[in-house]
Amino acid sequence: MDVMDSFQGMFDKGVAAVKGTVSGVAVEMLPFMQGFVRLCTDGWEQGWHERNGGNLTYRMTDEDVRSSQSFFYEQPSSWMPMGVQADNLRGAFFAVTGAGRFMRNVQLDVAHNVGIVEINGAGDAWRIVWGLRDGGLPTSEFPSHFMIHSVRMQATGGASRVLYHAHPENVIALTKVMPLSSREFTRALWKAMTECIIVFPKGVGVVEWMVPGGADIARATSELMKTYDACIWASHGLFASGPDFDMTFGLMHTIEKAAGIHVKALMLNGGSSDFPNTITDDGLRAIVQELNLPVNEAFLS
Ligand code: 2HA
Ligand code: ZN
Repeated sequence: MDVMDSFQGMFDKGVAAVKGTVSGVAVEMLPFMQGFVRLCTDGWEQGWHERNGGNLTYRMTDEDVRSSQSFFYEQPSSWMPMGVQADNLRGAFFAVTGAGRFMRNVQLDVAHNVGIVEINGAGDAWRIVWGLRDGGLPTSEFPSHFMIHSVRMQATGGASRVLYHAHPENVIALTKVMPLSSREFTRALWKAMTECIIVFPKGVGVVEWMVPGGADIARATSELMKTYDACIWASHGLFASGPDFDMTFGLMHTIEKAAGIHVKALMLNGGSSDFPNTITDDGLRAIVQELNLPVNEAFLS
């Protein structure tokens, strides 16, 4: 064996070793799953996820699928019909939290609490290809997530990937006392804190109380989310969408913080929303003009 042959042999062994390490990387270590898990932990720490409350889904990129598919089950689950259908999600892959699984536990055992599901070619059924170990199923709100992904994908030219549902207490409390109107809620939140109109210039939608988990609430929410990137569910919680985990968590966080400020201001003001000081509509318009925001004009007076 000459020197070049032995060098080639060492090189091949090196390549094999590197490949070995790469294929030894688990789904849990991939960047998209680390972002997913971090959001679950952050939401738990905010107090938005009592027991199994809330859920998260992420529409994977082709690169995410490529990097994780060597870990997919040789035998995926059977196809499960969803009762809803979307053409633009045929063949998509989603990372999803599990039905009945706790956000608090996601960081401790990702493969038990989170899964990857594949959508069939007709765009109306899923099957589990990774995770949700020990008989898990995708979140009970998967029909809503699925429909909202479809409309947000359309509304954002494919940029929207993350959908996050949580039970933040100030948002829920306000739905007890305020008119269940997208305009009323949006105006109260915009005026609670200066950044709000910058973070959600289209406003937030409000869905009246409905039975969770089904196709009806999925349709009502997805209809509103053609316009809004977040939607309040009366006496239940909040849905937020975004292009990545930071933007989506940030939207949830901003809306709940503004709701908390509005609650405190109402209490300090004896329950009246006629505050001595607040941001005027002219003030809101000035921000819109200064930053050239795509504002929902119908919500300004
Ligand atoms: O995942 O939050 O709306 C539990 C829920 C249902
Ligand atoms: Zn919920």
